[in-house]
Amino acid sequence: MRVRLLPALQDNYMYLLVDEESNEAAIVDPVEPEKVVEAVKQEGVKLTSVLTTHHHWDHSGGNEKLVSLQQGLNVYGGDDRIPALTNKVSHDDKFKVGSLNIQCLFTPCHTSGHICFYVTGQDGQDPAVFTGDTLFIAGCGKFFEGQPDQMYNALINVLSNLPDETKVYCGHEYTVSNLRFAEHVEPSNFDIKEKMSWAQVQRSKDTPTIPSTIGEEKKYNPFMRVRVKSVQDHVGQSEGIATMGALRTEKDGFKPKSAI
Ligand code: GBP
Ligand code: ZN
Repeated sequence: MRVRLLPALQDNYMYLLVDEESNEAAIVDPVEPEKVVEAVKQEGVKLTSVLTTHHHWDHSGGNEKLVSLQQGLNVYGGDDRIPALTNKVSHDDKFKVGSLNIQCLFTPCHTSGHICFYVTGQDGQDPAVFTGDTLFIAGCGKFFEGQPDQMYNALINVLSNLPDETKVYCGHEYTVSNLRFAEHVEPSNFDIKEKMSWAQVQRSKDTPTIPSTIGEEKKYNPFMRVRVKSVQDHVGQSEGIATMGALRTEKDGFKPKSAI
């Protein structure tokens, strides 16, 4: 399995996922179709599938153009509002791209039809998850169409149970601003400081901070840590779902102190 990151718009990522055995490929959230077609040519692969995490235009807004540029694509997603959708999927649906196994994880909350795509090679090798705007590095998506119990289910019951070595490929480059909030929530958490130093160096070189892993996220992402006492104490709650709701409300209004 090979994953090529394709930056798009201001801070979005598209991902070209290649099965090295068959040379078949899928594209995740192709908002800039011309860049996708160019990358497909460069890589010399056969694009067969579009994986759409959710209907927001900065993820699904390139679908119509891409299917017009390249006929015969399967367009997967979990929401009728996704343009050019051909295969509506729901939780635990499975399909293949070449020899790669794709499993659909229904994770509503950011939007009511959000899907994360869990991908493995033969015998479960090289696990990766494409999380759209549900899980970001050190953060999560805003709750536009859902409630705290749904994000709790997505992050704690679904994504946290993937193998720790699963690589996380998310929809936006928000790592540094997410880590600022994480530091505010858990000032004594050394994993947050360490990730921040690394992320700032990456960004200063204009290098992506993606991917991380599920195991790493459990160490520094406050939204993955709503069962941990230090995170609960910060918001004055003693239970995971209430902590999820309180953290999201706090982050929605969070303005980090200026560095000056
Ligand atoms: C930042 O730069 O760090 N806080 C962001 C600001 C996802 S994009 C931008 C923002 O609000 N981003 C959204 C989000 O969920 N952020 C998580 C967070 O701030 O903690 N979007 O483009 C957003 O989903 C969109 C598109 C939204 C169509 C609504 C519609 Br309708
Ligand atoms: Zn979104």
